[in-house]
Amino acid sequence: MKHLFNLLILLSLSYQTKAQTSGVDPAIRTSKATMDNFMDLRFGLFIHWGPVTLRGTEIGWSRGNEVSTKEYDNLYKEFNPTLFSADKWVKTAKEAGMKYLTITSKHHDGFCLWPTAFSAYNIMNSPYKKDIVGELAKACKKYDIKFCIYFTVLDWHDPNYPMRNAGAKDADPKADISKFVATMKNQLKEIIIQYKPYMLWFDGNWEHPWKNEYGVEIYSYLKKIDPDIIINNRLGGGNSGSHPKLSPEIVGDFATPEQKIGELNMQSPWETCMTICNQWAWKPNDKLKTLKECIQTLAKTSGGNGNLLFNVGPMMDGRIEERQVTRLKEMGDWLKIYGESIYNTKGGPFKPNNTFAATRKGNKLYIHVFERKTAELILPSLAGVKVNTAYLLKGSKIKFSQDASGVITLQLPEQLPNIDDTVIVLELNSNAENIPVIS
Ligand code: FHN
Repeated sequence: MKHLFNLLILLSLSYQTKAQTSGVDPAIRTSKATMDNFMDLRFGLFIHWGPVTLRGTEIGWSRGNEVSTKEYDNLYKEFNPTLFSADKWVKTAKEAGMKYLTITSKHHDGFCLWPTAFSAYNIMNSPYKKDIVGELAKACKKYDIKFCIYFTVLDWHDPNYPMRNAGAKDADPKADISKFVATMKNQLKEIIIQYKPYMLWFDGNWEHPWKNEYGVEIYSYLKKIDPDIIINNRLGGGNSGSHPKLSPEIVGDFATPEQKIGELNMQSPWETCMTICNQWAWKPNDKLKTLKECIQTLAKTSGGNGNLLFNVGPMMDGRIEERQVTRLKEMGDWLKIYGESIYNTKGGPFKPNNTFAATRKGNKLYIHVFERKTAELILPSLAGVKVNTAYLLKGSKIKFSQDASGVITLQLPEQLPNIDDTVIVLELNSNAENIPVIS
């Protein structure tokens, strides 16, 4: 019996050691309290910007494709966004009801939007000569928006990164990945010390030269500089960004489903990143999402217990397209009325669908009604939970019934007050956040 007990102890220790060596030491992972606060924010602005805006093609990916590598790598010599105003961008985020902002400080093309001491390929060597990242950090502080930074792992411009362009198969033998990792750590330390970002949004970790241990090393390094900094799941090796949930071996604090709404889960933090148009960087006459698509994406993301990082691509002169600013303002107008059903809520307990989604806070269950298919909306059973009252958020009472099995039937008004997302509040006789997810 004693030997069996010792064997079990050894097995559990080896498992813990394995979990720590194959992933990050659990003791340094970002705290649940910090992640809960991040998830309460629900809505942020993603900004993809760089000299490529001069060509209107996709940042990083058009280098060596629609734009020759030589031409692409010299665009910075023309880059002079004289109409850039960090205050205007941040006020656009604020008026959209967004609570945080994430800027591409360096995308896959390697161009740095801050005066880094570790690469001459930066904004100070363009005609513009101003610290874009620093300006945005200041403006975010001024308008109480959390400042976050996107930082690419892969860097097709850096000679020490082994891959030379999108789709390259063979690594350049002249590259020195250890020097590349050292430069990355130096630049990240610069960024944290100078701009104090709330969160780091890594990307481009899928190419074969990038190993998981580099991600573990850098996560641990960053946590020594700022123990509270939040880090996404795209720093480790492999295509960890495609994992819908975190797991012990994945480096990072939240999952990052892209261009799609993440799956409802109450345990593992996640943030959907999505473009307001089609392209991440600015593209002339790109297709802009309708207000319905924008609001319902936000509601379904919140309904899934996730955040939405919604992307704009500013133009070459530094302005965000007026139509995109207008769309974001329209989202902000909706949030001015219905924000209580988004911010500081939890998702569920119902899985979002194309007719409705649900969010909850305390004894309130918010039902986001996306369309009125019939006069009644029937919700799955909330067994053991009683609905005391139902009403339109900021509006009049709603007739409802609840049968013995807990199935709720709402009588919808002839005209939904908001055609994109009308919110109905159900006040319950218990805490809505304790209701298990109902698939
Ligand atoms: O390759 C990038 C892409 O350009 C963009 O930055 C998105 C945003 O999440 N991330 C990568 C594609 O997964």
